[in-house]
Amino acid sequence: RLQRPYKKISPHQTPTVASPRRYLSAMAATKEYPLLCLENPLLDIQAVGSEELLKKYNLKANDAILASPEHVPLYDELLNNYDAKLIAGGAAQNTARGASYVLGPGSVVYLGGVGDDKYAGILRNAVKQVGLRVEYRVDPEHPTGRCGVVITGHNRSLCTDLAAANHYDLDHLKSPQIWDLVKNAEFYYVGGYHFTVCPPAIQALGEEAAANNKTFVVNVSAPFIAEFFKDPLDASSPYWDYVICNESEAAAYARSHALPVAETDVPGIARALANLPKANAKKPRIAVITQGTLPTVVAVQGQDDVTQYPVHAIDAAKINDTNGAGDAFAGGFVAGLVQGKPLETCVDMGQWLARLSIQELGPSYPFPKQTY
Ligand code: 26A
Repeated sequence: RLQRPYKKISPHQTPTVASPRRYLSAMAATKEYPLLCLENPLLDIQAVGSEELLKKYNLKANDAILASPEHVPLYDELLNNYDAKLIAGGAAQNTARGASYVLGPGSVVYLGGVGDDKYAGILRNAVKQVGLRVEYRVDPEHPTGRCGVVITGHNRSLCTDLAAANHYDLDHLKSPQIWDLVKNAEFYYVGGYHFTVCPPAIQALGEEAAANNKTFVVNVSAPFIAEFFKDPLDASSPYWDYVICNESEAAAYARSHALPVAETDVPGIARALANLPKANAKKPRIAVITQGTLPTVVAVQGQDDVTQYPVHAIDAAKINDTNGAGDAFAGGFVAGLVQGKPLETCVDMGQWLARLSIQELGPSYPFPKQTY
């Protein structure tokens, strides 16, 4: 699977800089809300399902899709027949909560669209716990979006009805109060699922980052984004300072872009992503590909060597569910970027937060709070 020699680093490197908490007090004193995240706030309706349920709704065991009319009854079925739990979700909102868990209150602001309803209230409550500031576009006509999460073993099938989240618009981003937050932030994180909603908002953040040498991070988020939302994804790629995805999204990207590497050649795909044309030439692009319990692969633009960072495995018995593991990885990783940590520490922080999250129910983080 690996076609070139790759550098290995030791599995666990102890951070040599001040602890996140000490750093944060210094950071918070100088600047509030350095990190701004954008995507689709959703309420997860999560239950342990069955093969039968997956089959009934034409769902794959491990996938993420947009709901079509045939999926509408799924949400009530999960609530009524499968003892579903309501959990704050939305991939980048999970990431924003994770980054805020690490960085503390006053560090992260999140944008997206919700309805004027009790589901939005659940989301507002959940983000308070980690000190995440949300600036939602509240839609008077559409309800808060929902994601049906069907757990079977270590797999999760996600089926999303975006509703109000689908009505996020550039007007909200460009409104004076929100645009002030954009101007103030130094790091932008966009969840790939937003390519289905408002590409102009993503472009606006990318342009702002490139013009001011800020940091723009995009997560591909799902294979269908790389395949069916290729055009808006590609329009944003010159702005990517960091691109994060998992191995199945990397394979989908390789396929839809006819990359001259095998779909299973994760280091080759990482190298291709890192070396796409870039708008801001002041810093090289970095591509980060997670692969579950296999090593995290990192490529840097202009460097032939690709680095692999082994994952610190945990006892399978400790895993609650893996829903949101990738979002948590991104949260820890981006928190490390905001703290100015070296790349290997950022990867380690991502793996650390993912490890904490998979021990919780859904895309959640443990309390009392743990520190990296
Ligand atoms: C547009 N789609 C399909 C989505 C999502 C989504 N977040 C935003 N947009 N589909 C699933 N999710 C979220 O992914 C998390 C797990 O990684 C779910 O809400 C879940 O919390």
